[in-house]
Amino acid sequence: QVKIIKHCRDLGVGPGGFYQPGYREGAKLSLRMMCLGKNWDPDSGSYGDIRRFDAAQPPKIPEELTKYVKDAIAASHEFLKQRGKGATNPDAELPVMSPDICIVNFYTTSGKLGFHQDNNEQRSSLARGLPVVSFSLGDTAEFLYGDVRDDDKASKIKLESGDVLIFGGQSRHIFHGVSSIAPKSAPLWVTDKANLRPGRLNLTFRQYNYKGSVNVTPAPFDTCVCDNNTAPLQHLRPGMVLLKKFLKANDQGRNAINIPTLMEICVHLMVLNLISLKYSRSSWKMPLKPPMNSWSKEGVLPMLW
Ligand SMILES: O=C(O)CCC(=O)C(=O)O
Ligand SMILES: [Mn+2]
Repeated sequence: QVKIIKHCRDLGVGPGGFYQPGYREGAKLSLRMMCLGKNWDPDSGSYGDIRRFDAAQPPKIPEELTKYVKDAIAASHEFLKQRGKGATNPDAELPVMSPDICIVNFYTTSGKLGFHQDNNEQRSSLARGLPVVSFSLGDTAEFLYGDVRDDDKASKIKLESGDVLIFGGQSRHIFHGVSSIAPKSAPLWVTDKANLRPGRLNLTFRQYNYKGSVNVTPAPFDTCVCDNNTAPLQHLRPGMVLLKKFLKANDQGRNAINIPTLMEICVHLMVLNLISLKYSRSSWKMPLKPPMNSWSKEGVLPMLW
């Protein structure tokens, strides 16, 4: 998660980085957005190679992120195979995709996203049911989804930091949106170690171009038996899988606070002793410089507003 946040921060302050999207009539979306691969224009609801208002070209999706997306799809396939006792072909329910576009949204704690369908990708990609793979980081979101454009009838799930939600196949056209963000719900290490400002970062990966065959046999709708919702992997409905905390905290493990060894503490004390000896002998005062550490708010994502 720390690495993903860093990628977003680095790209987000560069050309084609975060901005606050709005509509022609002046209404603004209550989130900050950055597109990778291709630019998605909320006003026209279409993808293009450059961003209209500043002619910026969207950055490419970092390879490391593409790998995480593929890992998440592979984990879902393994899960679908096991729950179908090997008899089902998971690719028919949730086709494999290789992301070439990604929309990165940053929600402040008052951010929301209205109920909508993701249907601006190429027709062949939609017809094949290539999934949307969504990464959540930071504060928890209440995510709504359903078959009809009525959020009162929607199902609700919580998307926490590290969760991956995948919806493809028969669920590719679900209506969905974010109704609220729970303030201060991000794990402490996300705000401290990754320096994410309060809010939620969401990345939705998709495959815009698809040249293969679209003739797939969809999995029958009524075979879905939803798993109890504390499981790490949950089958929410055909074509929709939630992988709880799939994105690990960082490479070193969840609470990677470096605990110094006794030897390191001794060396540190010796150095401090030598320094104080040096300064006590001369008329110089020890320079008082604030340490550069993660508390400095430099590099807090995003920095543009
Ligand atoms: O933030 C989310 O979880 C959903 C984002 C989304 O639906 C979108 O970008 O199209
Ligand atoms: Mn969407």
